[in-house]
Amino acid sequence: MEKEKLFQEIAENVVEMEDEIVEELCEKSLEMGIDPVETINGGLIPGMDKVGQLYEDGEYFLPEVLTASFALNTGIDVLKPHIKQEDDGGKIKVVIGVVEGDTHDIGKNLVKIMGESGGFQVFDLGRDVPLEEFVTVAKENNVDFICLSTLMTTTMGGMKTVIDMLKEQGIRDNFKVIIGGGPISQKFADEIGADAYETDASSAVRRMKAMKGVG
Ligand code: B12
Repeated sequence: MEKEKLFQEIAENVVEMEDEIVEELCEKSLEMGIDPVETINGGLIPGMDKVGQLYEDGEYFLPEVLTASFALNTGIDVLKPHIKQEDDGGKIKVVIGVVEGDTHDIGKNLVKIMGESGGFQVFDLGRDVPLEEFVTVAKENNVDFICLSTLMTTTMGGMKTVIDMLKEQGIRDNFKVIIGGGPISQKFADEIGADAYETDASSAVRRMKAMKGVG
């Protein structure tokens, strides 16, 4: 089977919520020697994008979205151990989480996976994270980056609150703040004074390395 055809089938089976088929197809991608990151970006994520469209069109409801995200995560579980592990992360330390009020964590988990495979030390706070926890954990571990994720417009403001907390404590310059997620834009990043915005997990990791002058 060709790579593009395989990616298309993976995407379709995420949409169809067929977790066992997604699992088999992801195993097949590994047998074919395809880079697992390519399979995530070319098959699994486009499948979830389509699910998002169907939800917006009123054809899918939350149970379908949830089951589809389970299928996507099944695929990630198969691929994750095979992602090439680099050790040139230059001991970059990051704290990452989804801001308070938001439980969407698929994208955040991808940034975490890509960061770890890039050799970073990642402190994952999970989802719906109380905002002060980002600051506390960043200080405790003297991290380089605070990575904030959100998929909802209603919780975007939490990102600004984290930056304001850093300013109030006089430690804004100790950390770089990098933000991402569906509703986030460069414009919003500029408005709240974040150091960087990226659209996807691979770019986020490249950007952090570039900002630290590594790799
Ligand atoms: C899957 C999904 C769910 C799943 C979440 C499962 C999970 N564990 O994450 C479930 C079914 C649970 C769910 C629930 C809800 N959802 Co929902 N959901 C989605 C959906 C369809 C896909 C999101 C997704 O995972 N995409 C795939 C991942 C890979 O993409 P991503 O997260 O954007 O991440 C990429 C980049 O953004 C970037 N990135 C992400 N984080 C970061 C961080 C940094 C630092 C950087 C640099 C980059 C980065 O890298 C990733 C890729 O490489 C979206 C629709 C959409 N179009 O996005 C709606 C969507 C986000 N949901 C929405 C809503 C409203 C809800 C609910 C409130 C619904 C309800 N009435 O209960 C609840 C949320 C409750 C809560 N308080 O959190 C709305 C938000 C609308 C808005 N304007 O705010 C959306 C946009 C759907 C819609 N059009 O209405 N949802």
